[in-house]
Amino acid sequence: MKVGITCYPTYGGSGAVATELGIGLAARGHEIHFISYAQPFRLSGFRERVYFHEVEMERYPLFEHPHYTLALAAAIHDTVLRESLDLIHVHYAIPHATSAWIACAMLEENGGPPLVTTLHGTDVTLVGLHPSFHPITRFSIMRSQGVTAVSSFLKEVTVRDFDVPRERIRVIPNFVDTKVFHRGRDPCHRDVFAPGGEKIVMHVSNFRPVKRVVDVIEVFAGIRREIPARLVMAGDGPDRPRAAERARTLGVQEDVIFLGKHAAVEELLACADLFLMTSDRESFGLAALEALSCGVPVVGYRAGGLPEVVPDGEAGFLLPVGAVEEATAAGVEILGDPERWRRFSEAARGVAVERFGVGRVLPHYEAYYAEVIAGMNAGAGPRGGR
Ligand code: GMT
Repeated sequence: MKVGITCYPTYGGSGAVATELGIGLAARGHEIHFISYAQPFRLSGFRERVYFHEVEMERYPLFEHPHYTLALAAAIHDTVLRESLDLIHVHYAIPHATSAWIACAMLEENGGPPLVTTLHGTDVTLVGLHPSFHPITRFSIMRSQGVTAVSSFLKEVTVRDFDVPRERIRVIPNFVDTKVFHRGRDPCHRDVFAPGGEKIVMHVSNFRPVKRVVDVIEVFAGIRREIPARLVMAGDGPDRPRAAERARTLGVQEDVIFLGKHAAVEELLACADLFLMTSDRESFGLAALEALSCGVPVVGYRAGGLPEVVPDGEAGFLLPVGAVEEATAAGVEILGDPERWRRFSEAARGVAVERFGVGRVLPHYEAYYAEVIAGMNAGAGPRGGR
């Protein structure tokens, strides 16, 4: 199958999932064409059957704001025609589903390919909900021949807030390459992060308000009062200064390492002892899954789809949003008891391999693509409404 994939190429879960999906499908014999304004951050090195098409942005003095949505539509249209794509799969509805819909409308008389939109999170729970975006987000979802959501939580929110018929959304969870994300890999930076043999607590995110990174610092400070530990903060974003300031006021700044953006998080997670995810909204929590795959227990908040990923009480603990003290106690409980840590670590790896391994999830996408194409050929779906 020839598939066009559009995603955000920058650091972030939706771009990571889209890229790993394309790489995995190419390894299974499909031809993949990434269409975006930059090469996706996890797409490095040469890979057979993987192509990248950069969206060209025409600058013109009249255009105070560059027209990315239109430029992307033009690029999708062009790639479909040149490469005879069988299907377009966009990740994150805004504006990708809208651009793809424009491209498909332009291709209609040639019988353009079906469009699959994967909903990832804030495209539905935050940005898409804004009154100025809601109608166009709903329209673009409804005009996609296939719609997937990365968790049951996200599906239900979409049904409720966008009035999308339940049967129009297929839940296909995110996945992890358990051969890449595993414990004891080389290089592992344990000696650098914890030269005194301290426990390594880790957080990976884009430091947006939804991640509540100040809570991460507070939980860590509490853990460190009980157990020698260091905190590695990977990523960057608007709340990094607040997190750094909180570390200073709590007197733990010497034990908090802000790494900034880091592409190869598998190198970091492989030597972590505990992962913290204190988001107040998380449709899935890909970083938590990647931690589990490395055998790292997770302590986080019971928000959104995270309970679908982290087995509470088996591979970590999930507490109510904002329950810093309880999360601290949970972290101490795991790190302070080697036998419990070993059990949780094994369970973490087990859930990643058994439920979310790339080899288990990818066939669901392949089957869904085939279903969507068959449905379109049979005249079903919203094609006529384009
Ligand atoms: O929706 C976002 O905030 C952006 C998106 C991303 O690109 O990082 O994150 C979402 O998609 C990820 C991949 O499916 C999920 O693992 C994250 O939980 C989700 N973020 C939120 O729901 C806040």
